[in-house]
Amino acid sequence: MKRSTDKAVTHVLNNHKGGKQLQTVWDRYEAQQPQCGFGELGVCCRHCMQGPCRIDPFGEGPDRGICGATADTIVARGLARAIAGGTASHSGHALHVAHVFKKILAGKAPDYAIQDEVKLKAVAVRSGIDVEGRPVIDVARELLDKALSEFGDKGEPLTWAASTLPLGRIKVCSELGIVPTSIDGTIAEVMHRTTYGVDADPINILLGALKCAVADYTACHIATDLSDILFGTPQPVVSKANLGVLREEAVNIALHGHNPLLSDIIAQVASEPKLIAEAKIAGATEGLNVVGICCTGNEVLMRHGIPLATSSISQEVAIMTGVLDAMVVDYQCIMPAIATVAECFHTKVITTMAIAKMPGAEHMAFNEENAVECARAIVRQGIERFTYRNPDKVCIPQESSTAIAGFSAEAIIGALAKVNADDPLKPLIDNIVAGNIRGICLFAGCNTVKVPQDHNYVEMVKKLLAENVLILATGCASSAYARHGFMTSEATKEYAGEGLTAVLTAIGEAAGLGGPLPPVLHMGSCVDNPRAVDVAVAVANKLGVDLSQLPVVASAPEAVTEKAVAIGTWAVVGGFPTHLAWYRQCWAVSW
Ligand code: MSK
Repeated sequence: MKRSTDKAVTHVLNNHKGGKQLQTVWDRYEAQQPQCGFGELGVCCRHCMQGPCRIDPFGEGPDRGICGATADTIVARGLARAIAGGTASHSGHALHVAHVFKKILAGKAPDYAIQDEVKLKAVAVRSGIDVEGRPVIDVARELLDKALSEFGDKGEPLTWAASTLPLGRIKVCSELGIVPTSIDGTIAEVMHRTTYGVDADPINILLGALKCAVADYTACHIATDLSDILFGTPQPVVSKANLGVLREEAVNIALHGHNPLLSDIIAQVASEPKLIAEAKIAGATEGLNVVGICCTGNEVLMRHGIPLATSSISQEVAIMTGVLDAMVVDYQCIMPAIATVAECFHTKVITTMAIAKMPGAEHMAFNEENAVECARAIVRQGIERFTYRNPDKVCIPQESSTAIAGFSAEAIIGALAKVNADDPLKPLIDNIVAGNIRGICLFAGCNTVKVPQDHNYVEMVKKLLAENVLILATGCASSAYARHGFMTSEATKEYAGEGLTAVLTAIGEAAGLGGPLPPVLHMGSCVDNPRAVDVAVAVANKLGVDLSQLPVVASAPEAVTEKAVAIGTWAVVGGFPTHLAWYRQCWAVSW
């Protein structure tokens, strides 16, 4: 099977010098064939030790598990647990940022600061906090307390969900009994109700899963808001994407994972003259070259213009170029295989988080109280590894595309305000009503080994753009579009229909881009999906309609992680017709 539609990835897969014994995710996938058909359909259960049980989907074998659970119950339990797993990941991410926020306010993390007071005040006001005449630090403390209370049982609806969703959605959630009062409590509830001998009603289990998805939305929104407050709300930035951003004459350090807490600091210290000089003394005539992978890559691309090397599924391929001196990882979407692949090269894999270690990698504990020194020590590891590089193993592909990223909700509304300062949403709404924009599609999610990398993203977007559908993208979806050249003004001219091109040209020129906005707007990492909801909610509120009445859809056509399942589920709760491809299962649902 073809492995990737990305020419850079294919080039390295075909020409790398890591030796025949080197295995990638695609080799391991082939070695797993045939995969368990019961597992693929979700009709096996191992929640108790009497199992595993499986249901015959053809009606020729058992139709119940040993406890009596039907296929519907087993599938509902499996789906609910996937959503709980995704929610736990986003909760951990958000809570980590909140805990560092707390240290900053206590003066215990001096290398961080509140960088976006405007966003702080906007989130505080939205959350019902009085900001008038109050010192920033007081507002920040109250907002932090509110954020932390969302994780424990506050006994009332979660502020972040209640204050960012329109009334229509809140009414639907209330009627269905899916309003969470705690992020972590809701995760625990799903684990409880899906354990042996508790909830056996598939509909009831799914309602619990929907409630958990609302908790996931809340966690994602908190993570995005607090990150913007600490590191700045993204604004459009021009950079490059794909493996061609790696440089033979530089120390190449990849930042991989999800959280900006470490990566943002590394992005900052990498421009320090002393470290650059150390890299040059080590023989790297072009100094330091920091690149991003996965959603950590999206975070530093959006805020610092750091080039994006590749996405999750091809993380090993970055090492196989032979020029990656260090891969620094935090958590989520990091394959343990990278340490094995790195053994074939000189690359040092550095884990940094206590909850995410890996055999074969070096662990350098990241301490937020001493963030800059930790970041410098990590960069120096990369410089040291550069001296072990083997020139005979170098295989850097040529491909890299220009990518305009950084379209936070604030940036999109800011661009629209250049067209109509008094009523920024009017140009968007008018063009939807006039049919120049026929709809908006949010692409989110990952790259799966089960389809040639990026194939679904690229084929779907070409057709949608030709039909004048505006595209928003996050996570590895945004990486796919960045690497394939869909985040440029030229892409608008090449792929967008007439109506959409005219709109994007008018906005781009009014915003001073000298050409159209890209037809695919990079809105951030996978945790940043609420940014797209914020734009849709602003439009819905202005029109006085529910989200479900807007021509907005969502798709994760190459989904991998439980996080994608959680996000897709809250998109359904949000009223967006949603497509989530889970090979061989493919769901298209709406509410
Ligand atoms: S990194 S969750 S593979 S989007 Fe956010 Fe990409 Fe999916 Fe991980």
